[in-house]
Amino acid sequence: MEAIFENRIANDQKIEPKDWMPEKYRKTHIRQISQHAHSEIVGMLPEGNWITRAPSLRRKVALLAKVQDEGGHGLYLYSACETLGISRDELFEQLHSGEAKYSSTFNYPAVTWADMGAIGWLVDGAAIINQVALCNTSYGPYARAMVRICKEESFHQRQGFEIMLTLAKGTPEQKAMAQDALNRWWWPSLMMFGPTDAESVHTEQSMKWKLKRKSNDELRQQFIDQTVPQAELIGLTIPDPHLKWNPEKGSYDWGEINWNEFWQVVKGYGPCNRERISARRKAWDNGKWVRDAAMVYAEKRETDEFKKAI
Ligand code: BYC
Repeated sequence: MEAIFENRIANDQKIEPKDWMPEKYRKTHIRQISQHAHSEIVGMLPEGNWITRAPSLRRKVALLAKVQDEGGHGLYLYSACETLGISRDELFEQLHSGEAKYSSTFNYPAVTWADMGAIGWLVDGAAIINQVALCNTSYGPYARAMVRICKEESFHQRQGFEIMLTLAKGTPEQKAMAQDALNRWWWPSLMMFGPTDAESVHTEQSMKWKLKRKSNDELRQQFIDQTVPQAELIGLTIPDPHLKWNPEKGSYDWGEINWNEFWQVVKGYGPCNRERISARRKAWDNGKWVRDAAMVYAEKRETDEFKKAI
C-alpha cells in the first residue's frame, strides 16, 4: 500500500479520498486545509466591517462580493477537509477552542477605507502566490478547490490594487491614507508565508509529499519581487529601509521580519485575536437554530420520501 502511495506521489498522480494514505499525510492535510479554511472565514471579518461604510455603491457591491467569495472559499475547503474523515463540527470546535490556527494577518485591525485596498492588494496578493503553488498539490480535493479559489483571488487582488491606485492619485490626504495602510499591512502580509525555511517545522515533509510545492521563503521572495514594482507604479513607498534591488540575485534584498511579533500573534496575543474568535463563536451560537431547523427538515423529508416509497 505504502509503495503504491509513494509511487503515485512520485508520478504526480493525485491522492483521492478513498486511496490508502499514511496517517501522518492525512493528519497534516487536515491541519493545513482546515487552517486554510479558518483563515478564509476569519478573513471575512476585517473587510466585512467596511461593507456598510464603502464610499460608493460600486465599491460596496465589489466588497460585498469579495467577502462572500471568501465565505465560499471556506466552504469548499471545509468540504475538502471532511473527505479526510473529520466532521465540520469538529473543525469548528478546533477553531473556537484555539487548537487550530488561522492566518496571523487577520488579527490586525482594518482602521480606514484604504485598508480595503491594502488587504485586497497585499493579503490577497500574498494568498494567490501561495495558492497558485497549491493548485498542483498532491491531494485531489485540495488541488481542485484551489483552482477555483485562485481565479476569484485574482479579482480580489485587482479590486484592492484599484482602490490603492485611486487613493494614490487622489488628494494628498487620500494618498497619505493609502501610504499609511501600506505601512501597516506590508509586514503582516510577508508574515502570511510563515516562518523562515530554517524555522519551518513542516516544510521538509510537506515538500516530500508534494503538499507544499514551494518553500515559505521562496514564496515570500516571489511576492516581494512582484509587489515592489506595483508600489512604485502608484507612487507609494514600501516601509522597509533595507529594500534594495540585487542585480546579481535578480531579486530584492529586504529587511528582517519582526519574528517576535509574528509568534505573539500566532500564539493568540495579536491586536484582534480575541475579538476575531469571539465573533466566530458568536456566529456559531447564533446560527444554532438554523442548523437545528435544517436537520429537522432533512429528517422530515427523508421520512416523507420513505413513506411515499412504501
Ligand atoms: N499564521 O512549519 P510551518 C486568504 C504556523 S486566507 C498563523 O512553516 P506549514 C484571504 C503553522 O500552522 C489564505 N500560523 O507550517 C481570506 C505551524 O503551526 P502548527 C490563507 C502560521 O503548514 C480572506 C507553525 O506556524 N492561506 O487568502 O508548513 C481575505 C510552523 O509553520 C502562519 C493558507 O492558509 C501564519 N501566517 O506552512 C483575504 C495557505 N505561518 O500547524 C484573503 C495554506 C505558519 O504546527 N497554508 N504558521 O500548529 C500554507 O501554505 C501553510 O500552512 C503555511 C505554513 C505556509 C501558512
